[in-house]
Amino acid sequence: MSLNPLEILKYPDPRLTKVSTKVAHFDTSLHALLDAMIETMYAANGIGLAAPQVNQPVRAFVIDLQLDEEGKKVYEFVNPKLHDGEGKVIYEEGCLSVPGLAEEVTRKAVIFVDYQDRRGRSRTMRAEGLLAVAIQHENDHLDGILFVDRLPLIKRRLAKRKLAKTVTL
Ligand code: QAP
Ligand code: CO
Repeated sequence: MSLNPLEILKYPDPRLTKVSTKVAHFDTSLHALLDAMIETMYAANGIGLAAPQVNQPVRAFVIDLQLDEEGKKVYEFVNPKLHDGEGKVIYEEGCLSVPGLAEEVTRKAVIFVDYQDRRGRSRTMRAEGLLAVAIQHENDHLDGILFVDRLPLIKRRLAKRKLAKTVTL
């Protein structure tokens, strides 16, 4: 199945700074949105995409770490709630909404996620490694937060200056 990829909002679009609302209806329009997000993520060679990045301000995101081309494993999270586990991890992050920038971000190494699947069924997951990083990155989008906002002040100012030069306002 192949759908037309959706347009991905790019920094500094103010719509990327809004807090998204909970998904209330687990209907065919939610399924169509999730399917289109997955296609859009693959078309853009991303490993994660949140609904507000495609101008749908609802609390849902998709992740496919693509560790193995054959065994494509796509995760869908609706109405996620994160709980901290233990540890810190530093990973060089990028974002489809902030193309061309990659910076090291410090995150929780282990997290627990309560969420719903596309049918509205409640689930819980323990995540570590790259998956834990990706979940925290995507969950931030639902609260209008970009990875640049997670950088220490000096690195953040440098990154924003770099972006201001490369981005057409
Ligand atoms: C979020 O990021 C993420 O600058 C997903 O030119 C990041 O898919 C999760 C991308 C780090 C876990 C760790 C970025 C593609 C994709 C770019 C992405 C680019 C092309 C970023
Ligand atoms: Co992102």
